[in-house]
Amino acid sequence: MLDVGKWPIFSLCSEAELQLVRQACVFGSASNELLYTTIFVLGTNCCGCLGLGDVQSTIEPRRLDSLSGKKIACLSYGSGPHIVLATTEGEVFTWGHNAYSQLGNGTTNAGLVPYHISTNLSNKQVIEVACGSYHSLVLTSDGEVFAWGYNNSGQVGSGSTANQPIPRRVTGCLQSKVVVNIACGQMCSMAVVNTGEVFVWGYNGNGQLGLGSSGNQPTPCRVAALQGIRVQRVACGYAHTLVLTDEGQVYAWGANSYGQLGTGNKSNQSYPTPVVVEKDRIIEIAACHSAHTSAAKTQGGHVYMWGQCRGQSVTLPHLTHFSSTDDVFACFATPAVTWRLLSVEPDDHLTVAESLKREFDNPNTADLKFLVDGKYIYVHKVLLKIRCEHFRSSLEDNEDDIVEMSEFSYPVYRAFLEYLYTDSISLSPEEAVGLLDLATFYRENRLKKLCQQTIKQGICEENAIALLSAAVKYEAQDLEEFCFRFCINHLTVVTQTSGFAEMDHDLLKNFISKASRVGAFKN
Ligand SMILES: *[C@@H]1O[C@H](CO)[C@@H](O)[C@H](O)[C@H]1NC(C)=O
Ligand SMILES: *[C@@H]1O[C@H](CO)[C@@H](O)[C@H](O)[C@H]1NC(C)=O
Ligand SMILES: *[C@@H]1O[C@H](CO)[C@@H](O)[C@H](O)[C@H]1NC(C)=O
Ligand SMILES: *[C@@H]1O[C@H](CO)[C@@H](O)[C@H](O)[C@H]1NC(C)=O
Ligand SMILES: CC(=O)N[C@H]1CO[C@H](CO)[C@@H](O)[C@@H]1O
Repeated sequence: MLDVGKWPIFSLCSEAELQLVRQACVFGSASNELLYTTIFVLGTNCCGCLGLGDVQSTIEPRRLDSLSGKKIACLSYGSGPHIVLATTEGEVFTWGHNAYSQLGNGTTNAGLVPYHISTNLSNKQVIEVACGSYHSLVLTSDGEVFAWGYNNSGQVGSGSTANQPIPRRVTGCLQSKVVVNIACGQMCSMAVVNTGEVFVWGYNGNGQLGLGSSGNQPTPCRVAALQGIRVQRVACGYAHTLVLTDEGQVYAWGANSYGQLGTGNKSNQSYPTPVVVEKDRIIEIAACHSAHTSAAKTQGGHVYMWGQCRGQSVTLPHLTHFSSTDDVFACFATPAVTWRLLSVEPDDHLTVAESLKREFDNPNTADLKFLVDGKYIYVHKVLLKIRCEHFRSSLEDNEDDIVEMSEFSYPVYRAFLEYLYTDSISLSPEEAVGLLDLATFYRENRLKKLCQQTIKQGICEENAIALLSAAVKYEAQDLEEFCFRFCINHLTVVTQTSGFAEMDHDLLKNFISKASRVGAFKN
């Protein structure tokens, strides 16, 4: 399962829906998107950026049928917003904002549904996509870069400032190079080639091209200051740039108003400047064209962030408690976005918790069975000993592989054993009373709490007295108080139930005196 809990938009989805999420992307100030094997989208539908054929926003996931059956390899988004997506087959689809032709279909009409780009890309397999605010860049499997969209600063690399309505290959000094990685800042573009050189073009007002100047570049230029340094990856923030070298070092340049260069001050830098993170090698850099935030992950798994952090400026790399750079953009960037398409690992690996859950009541691996009400429940001695004090002693010298139980009913005992494997219970409030009894007996305090929770959530006029009696019997004071309050608030109906008529004498006396003390019988 993909852990998307840190992005607020996903609180609109049910647990069951979240279980299905395999890939996700969150973008825009309020608009958002999530993607499953079947694609679902939700959020603000500005410019049709949800691709549904209308501009209706939604707080419930809606199915994006027009891409059904397609597997997504990568995806990027602009500020309009517009979306550029490549499938695992290398096809490119675009939709959303199109005022600058950033959808690459020759028009400037907003794209309400995904448009399959074929012009100039029909025989190409696209393996990477990147969006600036209003332009688009793709990388093909043979190392060619194509660009289209907004051109005001030369960001499509065409040598002119005319908007580029369809994909055009970026040539000039990239003509004979093999590009291996691309990125876009707000209005600039970058490409890393297989020799480790970095080529840049577009807007340069804050020095984000790293050329030592602030003049825009209409065609690709090599970052000469990186002479002798082999770059592997490039990442662009709104107006700053990060690169990662083949030796695990990071260089940054461009705008620095929020400390996003990690240099310890806020001076913009138009030349590559080393970022000192820690002795450990950096293996991943992260930035997003909608944010002034930077992040990096070390080989040891430490995640650092610097730059804009929830409105504050962090001018030096700061060690976070995260294990992924994605979390930096979920928690610190404003708004919370994803800097890349999130994907679950494509293997069927189970976590420890998932594996244990699967083994509960599995006769093939069990070494102990309980016989309750004539039915077997299969368990593992070692797990029971690890999870429950009672079993630690009772199973100590136990050589048997069968234990008969008569103190508790089958559903109650089964729920107890299952709890030891899963940490959770699913029972009716009446059954939870039985489990509460068991939990008290075995001194399982956490289980006791879970039972009380289930009971509170299942209380009604019909069962209120029974639940109250149970609370008294098992000395669950908090629960007793809760049931008592419920009875008082529903006194007329509760006193007419069969539960009330059959109430134990002492309990009734107690109930009446307590009820009169709180003034339940006035007028
Ligand atoms: C381009 O996309 C727009 C918006 O979806 C659409 O109206 C138009 O027909 C498309 N143009 C082409 C040439 O497909
Ligand atoms: C792309 O398409 C246009 C128009 O059809 C054409 O002029 C151009 O040469 C094509 N090729 C590239 C690589 O841009
Ligand atoms: C640095 O860049 C920012 C834009 O992000 C700009 O507002 C600021 O004026 C620049 N600072 C200097 C000293 O040029
Ligand atoms: C800011 O830091 C950079 C990199 O360490 C340094 O070159 C520059 O002189 C500093 N600027 C100021 C104003 O301290
Ligand atoms: C900002 C800018 O220079 N826009 C130009 C982009 O190209 C179109 C022509 O396609 C011009 O009309 C715009 O002025």
